[in-house]
Amino acid sequence: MAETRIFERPRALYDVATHYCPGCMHGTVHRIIAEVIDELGIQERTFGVAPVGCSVFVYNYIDTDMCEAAHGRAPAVATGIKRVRPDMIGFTYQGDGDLASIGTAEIIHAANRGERISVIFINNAIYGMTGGQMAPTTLLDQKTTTSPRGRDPKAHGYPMRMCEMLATLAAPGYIARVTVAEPKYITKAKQAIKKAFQVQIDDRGFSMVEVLSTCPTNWGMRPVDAKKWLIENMIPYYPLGEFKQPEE
Ligand SMILES: Cc1ncc(C[n+]2csc(CCOP(=O)(O)OP(=O)(O)O)c2C)c(N)n1
Ligand code: SF4
Repeated sequence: MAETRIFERPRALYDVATHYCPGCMHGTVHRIIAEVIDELGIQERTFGVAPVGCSVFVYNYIDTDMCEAAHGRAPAVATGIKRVRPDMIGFTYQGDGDLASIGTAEIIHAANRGERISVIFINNAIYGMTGGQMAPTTLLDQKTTTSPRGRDPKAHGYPMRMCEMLATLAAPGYIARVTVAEPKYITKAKQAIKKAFQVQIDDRGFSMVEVLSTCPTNWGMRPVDAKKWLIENMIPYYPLGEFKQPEE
């Protein structure tokens, strides 16, 4: 008998519309996380920590235990929960303003301690929620509301490559960068996110997956142009790939 395949909503994703702008990739990443949770069969023992930023409401979309952390402190909050409940699988969901600016110390030290948590890091090169200010990840010459003439390295420093920085540390088990800009990239993104959770399930240390993402609203672009801009401008500066693998 022919097999019938049905495209279903993941169990771990609530049946609600998201508040994200058209063309924003937060929703795609939420879906991937929910699919991975389903496939690993860990919904009942997973907790997530939400950030500040547009994805502050991720707890309305992913159906696991969820907690909200103050600005940039998601890795610290996840550390606390995981240490008292090491049987649970914990993830943080953080934007680049949250993770690479406000919470720089938290992410570096959580990674350096090898905390058994998985970090999903959305890099859209800008602060989304608060009106498109320059983030540590904003590209050189990129115009934002706080760098209207473009990011100038003399005044603002260079865009920070978080994966490469954290991969220099001894403790992390898995560090990767992906994007969800096109279907061919989504398959790899899902594999990486699944691997990050698996590393934690196997107790092999801290894991992080950075996802190159769009913010059409604050980039001032239509969704299709934003996707093209990401592929043409972000991937060359932020190469995709795996920067740290668990030791054999
Ligand atoms: C210490 C502190 N600084 C600034 C803010 C304001 N704030 C809230 S959300 C946010 C932007 C977060 O941007 P990002 O993490 O890149 O997420 P996005 O909205 O792009 O998804 C900022 C600056 C704050 N709440 N606390
Ligand atoms: S402002 Fe940007 S990051 Fe926020 S929901 Fe809209 S497109 Fe997404």
